[in-house]
Amino acid sequence: MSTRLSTNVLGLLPEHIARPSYERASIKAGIVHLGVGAFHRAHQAVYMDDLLGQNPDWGIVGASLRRPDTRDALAPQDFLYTLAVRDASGTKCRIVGALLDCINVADKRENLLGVMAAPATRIISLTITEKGYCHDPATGELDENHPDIVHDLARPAEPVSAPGLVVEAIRLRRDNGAPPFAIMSCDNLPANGETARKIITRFAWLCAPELGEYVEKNIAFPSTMVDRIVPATTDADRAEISQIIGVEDAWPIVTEPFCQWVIEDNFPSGRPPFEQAGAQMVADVEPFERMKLRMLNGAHSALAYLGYLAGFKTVSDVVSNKKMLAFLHELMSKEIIPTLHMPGTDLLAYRDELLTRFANPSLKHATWQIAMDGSQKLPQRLLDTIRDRIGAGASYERLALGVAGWIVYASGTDERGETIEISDPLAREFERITASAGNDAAALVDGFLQLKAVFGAQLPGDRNFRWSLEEKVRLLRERGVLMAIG
Ligand code: CS2
Repeated sequence: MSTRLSTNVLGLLPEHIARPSYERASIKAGIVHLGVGAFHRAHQAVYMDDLLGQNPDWGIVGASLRRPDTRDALAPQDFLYTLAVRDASGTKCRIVGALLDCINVADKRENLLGVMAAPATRIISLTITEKGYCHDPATGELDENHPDIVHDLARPAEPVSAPGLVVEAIRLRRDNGAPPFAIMSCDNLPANGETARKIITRFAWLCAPELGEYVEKNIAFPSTMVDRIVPATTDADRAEISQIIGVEDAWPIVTEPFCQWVIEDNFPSGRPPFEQAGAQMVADVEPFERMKLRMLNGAHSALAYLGYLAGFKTVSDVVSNKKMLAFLHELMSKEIIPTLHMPGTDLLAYRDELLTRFANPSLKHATWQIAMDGSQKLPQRLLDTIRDRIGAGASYERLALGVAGWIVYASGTDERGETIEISDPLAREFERITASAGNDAAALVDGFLQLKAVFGAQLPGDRNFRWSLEEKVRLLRERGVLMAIG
């Protein structure tokens, strides 16, 4: 198939494929999004796509901080792409037009800073993943020794990190007399607005105290809870989608029907009417974030490590195993739900809905994908919950098994003795710890517990926790996951 998706061919697509109802040429950029990966394009961009017909000021300019592949694939398509929603009933495709441009920072930093500083830009949104915050995951503070931060502090006009880019854009706007923008984090972090605020304010202070003060006084950091499962797109997905839409799309997205966005209503410089596209505007996002991080992401991480070790390649494979399903059900019911306070929300129904979403067999969500960057994810997904359980004098056997699963996974060998390809900013540390511990489970646990950025200062001192991890690492290594879960 040679014809490529683009504005010119939109009229030729089969009628049942939805496409932008608005004139794209008249849309203006009101949002700059850093981290224009699959998740953003399946989530926030779709909400905006629904609004643009009535609100042409809220188009999105996306930026990639690491790789040019999204820009390279989307530029020949006029930044159009297909959203394919899959469930048991089949695949429904729609063309999304909210993304007006995509800038690769390394090639066009000046352009990006220019759009970020333009008065029409009123929101900078972020899906830069946990590690994009250049912070210490256990404390949420800026990691001032992070190589990108060191670089950006030395050369603030040529930033490579998200905090560096945002602060430089704030400086430009202030100097040009443009009104401040809001910074909206859409990453899976607890109190993500507050986390972004701490990091960006600190970075600005380190650049110049008066800039720090300006950020403190003028910039809003609304928190959000975002939810949609978006597996990495495969070549088979690309082929199937191009077949359905009748032209070639090099960069489509595959996702589930479920979609949720809860947003703190804190946009002093104006915002799109998000609620008209189905987002929920609230005064306090924290209870929603906590529920989602602990229930969905906590269960995801536990099932990714344990599932991968046991040889399950996808999330739906994991939950199709009765023992694994029962384990996850109990993990949520007995150890996670009791740490949540959500009056008015039926948490048991939420649990059941999650397990149904996990079981969607048409998604092929790789356990390996979720297992990535565990050092950045574990604190908010499993360890905070364990801390609460310890505080309440309650048991945390299953949560600890998830953490032990991570330790065994991070030590690099699965149950069949196959080497695991670890993708994590601390991968080198894991290798060092594993090499020096050898077969000694206690030494392995001890080595991992010394990772302060993951476990913080207090938790490693809890004897029961340490002992429980040792016991579970031994169990996992000697008897395997399916025996260890009960
Ligand atoms: C997943 C999330 O990859 C992961 O770590 O847990 O991306 C998850 O699919 C989303 O948060 C769902 O909203």
